[in-house]
Amino acid sequence: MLKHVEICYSPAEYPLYQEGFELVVVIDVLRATSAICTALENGVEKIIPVATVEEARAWQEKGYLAAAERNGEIVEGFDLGNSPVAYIERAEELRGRTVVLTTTNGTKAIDIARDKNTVVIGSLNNLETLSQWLIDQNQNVLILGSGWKDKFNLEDTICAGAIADALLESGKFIADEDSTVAAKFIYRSARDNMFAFLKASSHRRRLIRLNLNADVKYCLTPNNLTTIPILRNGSLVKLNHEMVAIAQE
Ligand code: 3SL
Repeated sequence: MLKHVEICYSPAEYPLYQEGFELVVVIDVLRATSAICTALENGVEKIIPVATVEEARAWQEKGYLAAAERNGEIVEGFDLGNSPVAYIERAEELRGRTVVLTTTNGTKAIDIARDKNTVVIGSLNNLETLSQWLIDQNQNVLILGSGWKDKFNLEDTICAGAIADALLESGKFIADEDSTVAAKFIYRSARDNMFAFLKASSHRRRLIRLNLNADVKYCLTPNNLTTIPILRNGSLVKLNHEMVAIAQE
C-alpha cells in the first residue's frame, strides 16, 4: 500500500498536519538540524534538545555542557551555540560528550514532535542517507520545517522538497497537500544552484550580517554526512542503520 509524505512549513501549522503520522522528520537547515547532524557525526554522543534557555541553564547548573542560540547568536553564559563549523573545530573536546541544546526555532520544532513514535533529524547534509532510510521504513512521513518564529522559510522548504521528491520518485509514496507539491517544485527550481537560489532567503541574509558565511556554505552542502539523528528517551543519538522506525521505548 502507498504511504503518504507531507510537508508542514512551520511549528504553528503542525496541529493541522500531524494526524496520521507517527514518523516525523524535523528540519532546520540554517542551522540547528545541520549542527545536530554534524555534532553527532563528529563524535558528540548525545544531544538533549530543550525548548527554552531557562531549561538549558537548569541543565548547565546540574553540570551538563549546554549550548544556546537565540537570533543567530550564542546566548550570554554559554560558550557553544549551533554553529556546525564550531562542532567540527571542537570535535576533539566534544568527543563522547552529551550536549544540551536550545535554539530559536529548531529545538522548538523537535519539542512539539516529541510525542510521536519516531522523530528523526534532517538537513541537506544527510539528505541522501535519510531519504533512503525513510523509503525503507514503509510508514507515512511528515516533514516538519522549523521556519523562522513560526513563519515559512525558504531553506527548510527546499530541503523538505528534496526529501519529498526522493520519496515520491521511489514510487512508494503519494502526497495530497499543496504544501508538499509546492516544496517539490521549489526544490526542483533550486537544486542546480542552491547557494545562489537562497541568496534571497531572509535567514541567510541575517546570518551573513552576523558574519556566519562559513556556516551558511556548510549547511547548504548536500550529502557530506551519513548520520541520521533519532530521538530516543528525550535525547538525540546516532541512528543505528538496522533500527526500524519503531516506537520510542
Ligand atoms: O532557529 C534556529 O533554531 C537556529 O538554527 C537559528 S540560527 O541559524 O542559529 O540563527
